[in-house]
Amino acid sequence: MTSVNTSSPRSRRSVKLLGLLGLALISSACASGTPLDTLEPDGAAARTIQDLVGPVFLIAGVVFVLVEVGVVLIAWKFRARDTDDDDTLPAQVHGNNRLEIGWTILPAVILAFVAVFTLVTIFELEERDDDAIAIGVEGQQWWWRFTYDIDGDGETDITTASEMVIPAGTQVDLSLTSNDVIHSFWIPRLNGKRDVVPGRSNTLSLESDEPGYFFGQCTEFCGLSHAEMRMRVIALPQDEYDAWVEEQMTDGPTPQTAAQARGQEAFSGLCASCHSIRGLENQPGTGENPIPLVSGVAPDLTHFASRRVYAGGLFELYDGEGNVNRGQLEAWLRNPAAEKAMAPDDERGMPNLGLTENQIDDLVEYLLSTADGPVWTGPRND
Ligand code: HEC
Ligand SMILES: [Cu+2]
Repeated sequence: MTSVNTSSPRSRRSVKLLGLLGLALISSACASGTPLDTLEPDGAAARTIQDLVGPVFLIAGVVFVLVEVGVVLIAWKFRARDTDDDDTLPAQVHGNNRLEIGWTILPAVILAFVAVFTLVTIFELEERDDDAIAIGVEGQQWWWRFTYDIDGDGETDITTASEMVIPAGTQVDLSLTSNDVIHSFWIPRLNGKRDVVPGRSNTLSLESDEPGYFFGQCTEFCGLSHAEMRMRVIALPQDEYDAWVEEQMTDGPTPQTAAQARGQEAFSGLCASCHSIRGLENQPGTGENPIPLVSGVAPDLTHFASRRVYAGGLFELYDGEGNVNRGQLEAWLRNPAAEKAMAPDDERGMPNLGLTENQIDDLVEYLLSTADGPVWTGPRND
């Protein structure tokens, strides 16, 4: 038998490393104000989950401590004391029937107990309010599209990207699908995850107690830019939500300046084959997409400037004071693949269209005229 010499410099270093690793783990668990924290629910569904997680974690914790303490105590009590003699085996005993039956039945009882509450929670999460608002969610590489049928005639009235606007205190009923590969939709503070699968329609409900800005992230690896596929939920007071709906139902902008007019013309020729701006007559441009998109869709830009983020929530269109981050938007139009991990000409994401600086200036002027500013100007965390 070899004994571990804990005083050698090498093993002392590993002990220190292990200690540091443990410390890092523990301190990272203490972070506060984290936008993706599932343990700080802000809506009915998330709270229902939290009410299950708490007690189950407690039970698991008690079992963990009892088992670990038992293992350590027993190992200590029955350790080999006579270390000189390696050949003698300890007295061999057969198990203990009563104990063995006990520790088979007890876990089964605990699990059955937990299962009852888990099932109740699952059914509770499937409950839908009659006055819930329906919103369509489509995942694609690498951004989210949200569609609203406001008048209930089966046709989409509003289309947004990256930001889903909802009224606070009202349940929204999502029906989720994908246009390419499997993604997963997750707004941790409002509900659990739901996979988003091509050719299938899954459902999920969200409700936020208060107005607020909630972060989310695609949680199913979906290709190169998976980490840059984010989404936000903006919960507005009912009257602001109604105003938002009214604004979003209107057509895109009418150019007010010469630059905006040039931008609109460039848009019709170069961009309208992928992006739509409602009310804009698609003037004959190239006629076909320079690159036919795998997903078949690109973000609707009718009211692009009313969004705080774009390109899958990767970039902020406005800074904290409400000023436009113009340089970033220009960089995006100049060469999208340099800004977001995308393989050029991959039929996914936005292609590099080789725009001139003048075209970029005009297009930015036009895009910024699609709204007076962002919908949400309040704080972004709790
Ligand atoms: C081949 C199709 C295609 C063409 C043509 C195209 N785009 Fe895009 N565009 C996309 C896709 C796809 C995205 C989403 C990329 C992402 O988020 O990963 C996008 C994203 C954008 C965004 C961010 C929108 C948001 O809300 O996330 C803007 C702005 C934009 N494009 C402007 C333009 C302009 C201006 C043109 C014309 C000069 C143009 N695009 C041409 C496919 C296209
Ligand atoms: Cu994804």
